[in-house]
Amino acid sequence: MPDSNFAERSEEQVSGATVIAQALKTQDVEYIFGIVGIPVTEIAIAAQQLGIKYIGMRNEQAACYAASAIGYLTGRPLLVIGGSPERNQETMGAFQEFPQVEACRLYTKFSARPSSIEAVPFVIEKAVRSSIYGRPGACYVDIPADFVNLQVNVNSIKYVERCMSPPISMAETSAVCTAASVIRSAKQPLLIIGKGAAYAHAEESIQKLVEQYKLPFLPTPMGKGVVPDNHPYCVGAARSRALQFADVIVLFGARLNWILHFGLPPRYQPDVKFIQVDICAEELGNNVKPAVTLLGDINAVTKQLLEELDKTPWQYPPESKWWKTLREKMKSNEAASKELASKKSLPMNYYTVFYHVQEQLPRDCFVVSEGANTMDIGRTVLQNYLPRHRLDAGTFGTMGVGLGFAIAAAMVAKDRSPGQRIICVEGDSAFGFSGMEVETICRYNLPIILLVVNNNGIYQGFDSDTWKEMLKFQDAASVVPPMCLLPNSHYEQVMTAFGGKGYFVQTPEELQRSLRQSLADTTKPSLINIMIEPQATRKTQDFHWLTRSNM
Ligand SMILES: Cc1ncc(C[n+]2csc(CCOP(=O)(O)OP(=O)(O)O)c2C)c(N)n1
Ligand SMILES: [Mg+2]
Repeated sequence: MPDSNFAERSEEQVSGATVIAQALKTQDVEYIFGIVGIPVTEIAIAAQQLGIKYIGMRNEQAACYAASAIGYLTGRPLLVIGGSPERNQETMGAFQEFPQVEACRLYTKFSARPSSIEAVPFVIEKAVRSSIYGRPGACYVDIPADFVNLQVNVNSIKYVERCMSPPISMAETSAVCTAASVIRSAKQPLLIIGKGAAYAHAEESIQKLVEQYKLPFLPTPMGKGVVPDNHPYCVGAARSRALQFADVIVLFGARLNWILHFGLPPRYQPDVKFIQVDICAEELGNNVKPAVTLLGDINAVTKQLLEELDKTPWQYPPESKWWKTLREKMKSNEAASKELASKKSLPMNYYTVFYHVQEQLPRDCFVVSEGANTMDIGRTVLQNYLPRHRLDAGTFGTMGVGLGFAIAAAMVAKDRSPGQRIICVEGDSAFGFSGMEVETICRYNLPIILLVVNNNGIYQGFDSDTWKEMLKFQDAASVVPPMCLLPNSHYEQVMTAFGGKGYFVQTPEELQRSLRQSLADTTKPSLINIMIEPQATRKTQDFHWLTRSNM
């Protein structure tokens, strides 16, 4: 019957999975990280068919960490897509039934279940837009199982155009004038460059501000590299001193949370004037009353500030007492770190390890890091020269993020600047959280070099003799201190198990050699397991610094 054939052809059907994938593609989603299972497998396959890259991970947590790093690196969203039971089984105790939309609402900017397959493109566009407008954050879209295998008429689906990039907002002119005059009147100024500045791509304007007016600056952990760490105006090595005695502090996308000691004494002067530059209105005035608030896109607002300051010739005097104090403190702190780094005793300490790593670190590499001492000390020694090239456990101090972050950075590097390497510096405990992602790294053959800084524990551990002695007395669960991990674990074998290169190193020479080989070998990922003194710690601090990540 020719007529009915014709009718079939004109009513082209498309699967629900393809509709979902096409809606994502239309919103410029480039990468999906996940683990498949019923009912989401088909979505991943459909996405690949449309040219979206799908990276199968070993744990959903790590997949989310990877996707969040993609959001940070590319400015496009972190969207979580979850499968849920078929709608006609809802409330009946269906397989894995759980109030997912409600559960996610507390932790996302937008959480919804589309009411029909036709509504999917609208909900996905809204989720993407909510995710990247204002302060960025995660969004959740719930997909009932029965959507995936539906067959619908192609003509019944209307895709929503790619949402526009976030609009650029600028600060009030009068506030910009006030800010400029507060900066000019500062006796001991300090700029703090936060993750928000990196996300806003404000590197050029902020570097101009630093250089034109000769202002000292301090990066927050993920603000590192917006202006290079080796810039002569970087006072990272005199962090505590700079915070404690500054009289005017300009915050560029940096929150006054625990990382910045809430902006309160004794870490700051009680009358310090804060100028807050932030994209998020709700952030302004947290913990202290700022002198000036500049609400808007950090890059745009910095340009406004530059324009205002440019009106009258001015620069902060390079011969000021403030610069002298900061330079002296930097010198003595750098000398103390150098001394620790040059210690020849074995096992090595953290400083020796990072000193040797820094020597070989490619200028354009990504540095990913997590751990307690490993991350805190590594951050002070390992330099970043480019913006958005450091990813670490940051504000939350969540252990387990490192491998996901490294995988995301590797995907971006492979696609946008081939040849770039990812150096992922992990504490031995931190490594354990997502350690099986080494298989993922090997499966996709990603340009990652993992360094496991191994002290046999969380913050500190025991050497193998102490370990053996200890176990003579009672069973392990009764005597082993909660911070201890098995001594001398061969984490490098996790890498060799999947075909990558593994190194077990105990001396500076072995470390240098294995790192050189890993950097030279562009065909395979590597893991260097670096044994250090189990009781090694940080050098003495004037104040308890970022060691909150110890919690
Ligand atoms: C998800 C999560 N669980 C637990 C912690 C508590 N914690 C903080 S640091 C850390 C590990 C530190 O040990 P390691 O990674 O070996 O670094 P080290 O200090 O020994 O160099 C842990 C478990 C955390 N921050 N996040
Ligand atoms: Mg450790």
